[in-house]
Amino acid sequence: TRSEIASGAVHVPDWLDAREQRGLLDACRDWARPPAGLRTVRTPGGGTMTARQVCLGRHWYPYGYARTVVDGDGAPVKPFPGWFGELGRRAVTDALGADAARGAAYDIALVNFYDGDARMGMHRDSDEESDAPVVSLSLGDSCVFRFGSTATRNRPWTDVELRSGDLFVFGGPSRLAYHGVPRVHAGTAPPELGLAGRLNITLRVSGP
Ligand code: MD5
Ligand code: FE
Repeated sequence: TRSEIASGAVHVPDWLDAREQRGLLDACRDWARPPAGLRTVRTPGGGTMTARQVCLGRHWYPYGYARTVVDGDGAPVKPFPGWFGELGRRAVTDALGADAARGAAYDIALVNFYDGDARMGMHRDSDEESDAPVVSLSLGDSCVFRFGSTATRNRPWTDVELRSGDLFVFGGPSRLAYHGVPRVHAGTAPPELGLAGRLNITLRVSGP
């Protein structure tokens, strides 16, 4: 049940089973703790992101990567665990094939927490120097994920529903496409997971 939304953009619903979702959620709750824990991201224009974030491996701030929480408590960023890199390569292999996973040495995770009112505007992820695919894992409430083009943040776009346990991989020509999260469906998380809200993990490769 793998569906290609655009060239290199592959959705694999239900990729994580209930036990794996539980384990990942527990790990995210750990990473959310200070120091270098969950924070509100402020943009240079004076805006505030509604999804709160914690980073592993490298700290993302608008718009670059650092080794410490330069826009927060200043603490060293939490390490990126080796098992997470293995999970990323397995995800790319399942979505795009073994060739796409070769050489993809994941070293960054961004974890975004969305409550029912949180959104993410249309943007491109262009702060990484590697063209390795981005791996996206969703937990908790479902959402509308909006996948656009590389040319414009406006239409045309394709709306895809992402649910708890889903995998999405963005590689090749889709790596720099505009995308966003216009809506979270509050209260739709699997009850046994015990998460109010949505959590999205992206795995990335920092350097060439
Ligand atoms: C989310 N996160 O659901 C999304 C999933 C972010 C972010 O957008 O920047 O943290 S990852 C979506 C993504 C990443 C790289 C490329 C593309 C989509 N794409 O080409 O559409 O919280
Ligand atoms: Fe993004």
